[in-house]
Amino acid sequence: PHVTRREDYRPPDWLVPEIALDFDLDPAATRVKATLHVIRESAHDEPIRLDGGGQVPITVMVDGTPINDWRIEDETLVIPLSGSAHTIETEVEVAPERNTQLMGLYASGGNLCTQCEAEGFRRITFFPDRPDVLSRYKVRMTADKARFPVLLANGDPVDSGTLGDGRHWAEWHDPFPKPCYLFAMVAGDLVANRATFVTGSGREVALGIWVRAGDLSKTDHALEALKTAMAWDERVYGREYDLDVFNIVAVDDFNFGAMENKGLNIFNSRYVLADPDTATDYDFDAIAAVVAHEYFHNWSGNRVTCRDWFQLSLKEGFTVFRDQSFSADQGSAAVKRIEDVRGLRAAQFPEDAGPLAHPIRPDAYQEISNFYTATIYNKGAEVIRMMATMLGPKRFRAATDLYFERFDGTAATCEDFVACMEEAGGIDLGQFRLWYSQAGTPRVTASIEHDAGSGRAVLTLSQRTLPTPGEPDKAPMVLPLRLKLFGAETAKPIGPEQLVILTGAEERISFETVTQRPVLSINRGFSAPVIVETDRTAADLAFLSAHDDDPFARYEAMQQLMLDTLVAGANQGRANHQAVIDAIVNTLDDPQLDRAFVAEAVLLPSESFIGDQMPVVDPEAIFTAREALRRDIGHALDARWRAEYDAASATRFEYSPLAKGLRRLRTVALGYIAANGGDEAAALAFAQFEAADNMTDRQGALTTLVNGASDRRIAALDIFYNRYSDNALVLDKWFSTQALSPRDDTLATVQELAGHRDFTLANPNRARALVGAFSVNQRAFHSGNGAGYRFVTDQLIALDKLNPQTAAKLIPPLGRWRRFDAARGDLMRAELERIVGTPGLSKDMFEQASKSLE
Ligand code: HT7
Ligand code: ZN
Repeated sequence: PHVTRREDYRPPDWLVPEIALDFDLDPAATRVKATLHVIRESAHDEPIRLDGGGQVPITVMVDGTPINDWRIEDETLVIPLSGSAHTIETEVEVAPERNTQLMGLYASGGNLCTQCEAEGFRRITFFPDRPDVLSRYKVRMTADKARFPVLLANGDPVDSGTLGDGRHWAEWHDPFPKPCYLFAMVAGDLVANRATFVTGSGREVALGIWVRAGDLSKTDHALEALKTAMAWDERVYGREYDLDVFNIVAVDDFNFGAMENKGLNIFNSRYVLADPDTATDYDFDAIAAVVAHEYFHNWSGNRVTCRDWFQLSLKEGFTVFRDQSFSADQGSAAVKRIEDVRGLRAAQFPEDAGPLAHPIRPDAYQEISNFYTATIYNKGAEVIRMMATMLGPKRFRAATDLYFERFDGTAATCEDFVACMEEAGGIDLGQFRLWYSQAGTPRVTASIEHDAGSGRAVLTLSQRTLPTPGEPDKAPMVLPLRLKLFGAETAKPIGPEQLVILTGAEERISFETVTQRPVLSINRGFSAPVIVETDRTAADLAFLSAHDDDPFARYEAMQQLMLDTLVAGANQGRANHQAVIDAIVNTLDDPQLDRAFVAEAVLLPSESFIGDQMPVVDPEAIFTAREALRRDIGHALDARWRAEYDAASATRFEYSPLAKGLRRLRTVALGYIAANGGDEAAALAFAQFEAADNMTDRQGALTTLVNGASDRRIAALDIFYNRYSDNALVLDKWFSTQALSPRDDTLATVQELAGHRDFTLANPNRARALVGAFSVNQRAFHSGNGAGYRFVTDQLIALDKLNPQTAAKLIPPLGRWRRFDAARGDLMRAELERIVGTPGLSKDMFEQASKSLE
């Protein structure tokens, strides 16, 4: 397989400052004429190489004259050129309706749309498909007016008209030079929810959220989020929007969440459409976060773009950090931080500990789509966050201002970003740069020794990072650790919080006049993305869970207490649950805590996170230990859960942080009531299911039923299906709720669902809802006979033929084979080998599966 390496980067031989595109649109056969103004960059005699996606040019012209001395090499159109500037014209034909990969120009729900990042533009026309070639685009689209009444592209609309034959046309110009991965156009039967945003400097921007007519009522939340994000970016980063128009289009078939094309964002409809009846609070929050994320890319990604795809985290890590900060400002910052860390631990930590580990700036790839990972995005965001923590808010803002100013209109590197942080921050980030080149999650050990006589406490901190593929030896990293000591007797802080920057393999820090036993609160706010190991006792953790004044640290202490209990239970078959139960009571009783935080704090760690703490993952033992603890918590605190449940029962739906927190706690309480068992609990869940006036409560109740033994789950599933059978996004929930159930019969259910009339691998959301959800179901996927692995592999091999990108993203659960017992490991490896041996396998799948076997 061909490997692209970071060290091989060379600036482009030819630039394309201007491009005009002319689309004659038809789902079966679209003609694309491209006119490129190209200029030779520096003295060389190389031909121009235009990437293609398997098409053959119908015509090739240079400076207005048809030529024949072009050739195709590995899908690349090679044209010899003699001068320093030329005009190249090509014409190709593509078939959007046959494009199942959903890259390039494709059809979704009868409309036509594009997806070009990372390398989809070459599937539309011949072009140097690399992010450091920036061009001004003029786009003309012609299409049947009845079928495609709306024609949108990047930039601003400049002209439109009607033709005699039932067709019409529109022209859009984008004044900002951009890489081709930001190109977009849409032709469809769509309506818009419109608004105006006035920027800080007084410019009016016309906003539009474009959807099918029937979905218009579900677009207010996205539109509000967009306006809030635009104002936030002006206030917090000083970034104004720069075009007269900003459009978002929702499509049902999409490989990812959304795409930040300049002035024309294209979204997976799940991140646009919401109303209380069909979307959960989680969906509402995710929509606001993704709308903000894509909008923020207008500066961090579009105005300043990436030199090459190895720099992907330059735009993605920074933009995730920006969207996380935005969301934190909209509600409870503590709960947002907990959710983000939980997500990092669920997706990125396992990636960093497995066969696909890579640094946030990788050195090599076979298929770039495989590198849109939790490491690039979420660990990338943590790396930015650490710099922000070390610089403090003022200097961080000065550094981002410098970055945007210095690199506006260019294709930059991660190094450029770090250099701005150094320059404006006045700090040396030499060693810190290791975060860009070294993979793996550092492990920090912290222990404290206290001498009551002298009042001296000595904290010993050490770090090590385990080897990752290709990187056997790891150097110590720069770890900014926010920490504080609490007095075990007074439950009060001993001194202020400190930011300790650990740089060596081991360091000692002394504290004087410590007159009572200190309890260590460390990595507060999760200031560094590390695993912390301490010798704190269960009593210390319970103490911190009750008294720490950093909400994240408080949550963390509770999680650690639960984890220790669950790992003991999984290893020994039994564990003492009392400390956890007492800590939960303390948390429930604390009037200072908001209910959203309480809901997070009393929730048990996931099965997979428990497994991550064990040398060999035993899914059955973990499930049994977790269920036992859940049952005991439910039983011991039954009256409490019922009281919380009743107190949290709202009369009417409201989308506010307070109401969301209450709904969240109510669902958690229902889970514990059900864990205590009994048909009466199922009746309560069923009553909630039927009475709910919003999807959060309805799906919460459905999940409780579907995870349980009561036959009421069958009735609930039928009611849910019939009520929402024409709503694809809600049907996805119907599939995934069943695929995630820990019941014994889940595999059989999922196999049956794969044959359901509403199941299709052609729609990525649906494929992920069934196959993706099942593959993270620890109990069912890892059932000892390997049937879960076989089912997923069969589906992935079939999916690869339609949509390799989506298929390849679902490989990682199989790649975790080293973490399991030999029998399971062999079964998982056998399935990976079956994938690698499949004739006609995509390079996406080959890279993921073969690396997973190494
Ligand atoms: N920048 C966008 C990435 C993206 C993408 C990547 C591969 C294949 C399809 C894709 N669609 C969107 C999304 C983002 O991070 O904002
Ligand atoms: Zn992004």
